Amino acid sequence: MDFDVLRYERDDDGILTVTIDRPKALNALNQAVMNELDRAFRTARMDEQVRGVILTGAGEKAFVAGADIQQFPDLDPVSGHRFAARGQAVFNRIEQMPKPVIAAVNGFALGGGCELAMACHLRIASENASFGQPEVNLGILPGYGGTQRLPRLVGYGIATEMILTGDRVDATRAERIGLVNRVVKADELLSGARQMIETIASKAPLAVAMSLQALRASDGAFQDGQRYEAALFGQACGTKDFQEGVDAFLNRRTPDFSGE
Ligand code: DAK
Repeated sequence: MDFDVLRYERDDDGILTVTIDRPKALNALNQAVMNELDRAFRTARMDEQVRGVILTGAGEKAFVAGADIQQFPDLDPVSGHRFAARGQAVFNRIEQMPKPVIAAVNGFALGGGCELAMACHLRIASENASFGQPEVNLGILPGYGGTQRLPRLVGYGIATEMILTGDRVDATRAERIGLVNRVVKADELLSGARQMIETIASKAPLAVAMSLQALRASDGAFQDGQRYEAALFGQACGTKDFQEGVDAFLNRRTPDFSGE
């Protein structure tokens, strides 16, 4: 397949590995990655040979270190809202796959990276993985479904702590709080993910697809919550604190927030 920032590799057993391939930027999600993820998962959904998908990041340091902050200075309330809604749609497409999708988290899963891992059906992490929603450091809030998926996975209390402090959670704690299903050594990550897919792919495919569908339907408030998240994300993009947070990150200094 023809991708620039992803690797799309389907093996003879029908296991597709999608690798986000921008290791120098810690696989940050820019528009090209979002577009190619969308295309990859549309293709995988239609491809009857694909029995399950492993989603991972290139390199040893990061799964995905978030949305690409280089793109942030251009965001205003209108484009921020639009981008949040578009990103949510791409992640929803992943979640709505009728075959199992496993995030193999090989390092940092921050911001949009943590949100991407949560949009997958299952998560397996290497021992060096760490998770976090650091948006508050940049004057914004999670905009790709994080405010909705995180509390559903780890409970309201821990989700609130993670989103308000921006603190990272290491792999051991991530497993304890239910953010990941399993932690393995780095060199066993892909084989572990593969094993999980093999187990699921040996079951009745329609039963698996319907189970995924029913699990998603367990929460009718999810769509409303996501719409609200996108609206607030747009508002946050209009604040001085957002400009300050992004400028501080890009210039490697501590932000000085004014609350405006
Ligand atoms: N975007 C762009 N570049 C990034 C990046 C990111 N998120 N994270 C890292 N990089 C780049 C660094 O700038 C650096 O590039 P060079 O200077 O080498 O050119 C390279 O990757 C290596 O990073 P570091 O030198 O910083 O590596 P360290 O080991 O020192 O630190 C780190 C690793 C992951 C702790 C650190 O890089 C870091 O704090 N990164 C930022 C994490 C973060 O805040 N992520 C963004 C969270 S906010 C949206 C909806 C949702 C979202 C956004 C928009 N719309 C609706 C528009 C979601 C937002 C987020 O994800």
